[in-house]
Amino acid sequence: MSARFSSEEFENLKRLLSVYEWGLAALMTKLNIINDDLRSYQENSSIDHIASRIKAPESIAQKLHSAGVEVTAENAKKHLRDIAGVRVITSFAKDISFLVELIRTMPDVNIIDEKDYINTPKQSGYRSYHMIVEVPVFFSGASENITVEIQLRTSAMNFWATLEHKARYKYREHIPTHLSDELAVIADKIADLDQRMYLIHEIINLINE
Ligand code: 0O2
Repeated sequence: MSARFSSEEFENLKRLLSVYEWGLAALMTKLNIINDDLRSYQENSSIDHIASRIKAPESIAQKLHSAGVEVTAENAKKHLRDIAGVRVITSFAKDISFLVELIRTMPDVNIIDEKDYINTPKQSGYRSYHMIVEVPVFFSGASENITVEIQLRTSAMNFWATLEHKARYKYREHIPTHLSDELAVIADKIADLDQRMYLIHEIINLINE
């Protein structure tokens, strides 16, 4: 089985990715409105920044191939839930639960799945809150639902995940034990740091009041 899209399937994928881009843009508008609104009345917004991406065709093909399914646009839509991805970066872990609640109540955003890797971190030390949501996309003469993976994490968790992801890529998923052990220790320290920074933030807020 090929690990690449045939030229015909690549054309189908291009069309599919346009639909994902439209759906992602609609979701980003909702999240940016929340961010702007929070900034207008919070001294320090719950959201530090928001980023989004559409998965590259090569990564989509690779993921389908690894899953043992044929590399077609139809299978991409059927088997992958992270073709469209959003990352919401906050200052503090407490902001994440607040934002998750807001996302749960968004109209036209259907929650498919949630994974709490903050209360239950992965063995690697990875911490983030994941939501898989479905958003409808209306375009000329048709409508389609697409899924988007929303990852919510603090700046410190993001710093760790970015470095660990780089290590995974560099070592082709087989990070040497001494490095993975060290990363796991640092992940715990980061969680502790996040909490201590939050306490200082709360004390400053109390003084301001
Ligand atoms: P990339 O290159 O970031 O896109 P699924 O991804 O849904 O097929 P699974 O295992 O259910 O499979 O998803 P999971 O565990 O919720 O992870 C999805 C994404 O979370 C990953 O996407 C990563 O972005 C991130 N992630 C999960 N675990 C780790 C980890 O240990 N370290 C880091 N740095 N990131 C992690 P991809 O497709 O694996 O990678």
